[in-house]
Amino acid sequence: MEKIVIIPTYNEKENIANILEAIFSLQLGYHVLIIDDSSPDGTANIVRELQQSYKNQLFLEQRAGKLGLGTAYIHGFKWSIERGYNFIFEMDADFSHRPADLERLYTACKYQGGDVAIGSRYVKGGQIENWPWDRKFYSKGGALYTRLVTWMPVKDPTAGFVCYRREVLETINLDEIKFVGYAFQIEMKFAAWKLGFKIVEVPIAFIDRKLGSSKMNKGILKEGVLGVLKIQWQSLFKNYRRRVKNASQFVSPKAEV
Ligand SMILES: Nc1nc2c(ncn2[C@@H]2O[C@H](COP(=O)(O)OP(=O)(O)OP(=O)(O)O)[C@@H](O)[C@H]2O)c(=O)[nH]1
Ligand SMILES: [Mg+2]
Repeated sequence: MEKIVIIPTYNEKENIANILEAIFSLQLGYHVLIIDDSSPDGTANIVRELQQSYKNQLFLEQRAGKLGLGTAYIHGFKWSIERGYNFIFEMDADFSHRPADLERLYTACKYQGGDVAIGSRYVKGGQIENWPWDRKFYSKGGALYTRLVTWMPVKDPTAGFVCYRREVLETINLDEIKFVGYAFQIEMKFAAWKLGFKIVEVPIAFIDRKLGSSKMNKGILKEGVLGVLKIQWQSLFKNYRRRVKNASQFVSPKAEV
């Protein structure tokens, strides 16, 4: 199976049917996995109903309570790897990421040599629509701060619109990924980069959510600030070794060049 989009949801009843409709109407063979944390607004019930119309294309995993975005994705990554998907996407439910851009990320991985393709707001051609200045300021500041601390050459490290080649998610030790918010997004990209995978940034227009409410909070911001330091600190003691396809041996990324 080729491509699956993982969408974590918490109280997205205003968006969920529309976003699914928008992805499936592309008719480009995308499957979708919703990871819902028992949203009190009944998001999962809407998904279950839509599963009748989108048999074998729409999947739902429901968890007991709000366990955070990071663990939702880890759950979805493992689920997708087990079922043999080749390209595994992260996407929000709130239309901040345009469904039509999925294929641009896919192309960057499938045909243009990317192992990870990021839908990026901060490369040439990227933009943000309808965010207040303070939100832009913190986001851009966070990107700069991440770059200063980690030296990772990624302009939009907190981006949540991403396509991974399966091999990347098979190689990263997913059980070691511990963060839940923006730090989770940074940690995933950092791990891929350290393992020697090629990360490409595709410019996108990021659009502020029009419906439903934000789940961003101070805790997530704090985790981001401290998390970046922790990610960098821990990396000093790690020996990143990339697994060679179809082989039991390990090589360091540098040795491959
Ligand atoms: N399963 C699950 N999904 C979550 C959780 N927190 C957020 N989400 C979902 O993750 C996606 C991103 O969350 P958002 O609230 O849009 O976060 P954001 O984009 O930083 O903030 P806004 O766009 O301002 O709302 C959305 O689809 C949310 O429904 C969680 O704890 N569990
Ligand atoms: Mg959002």
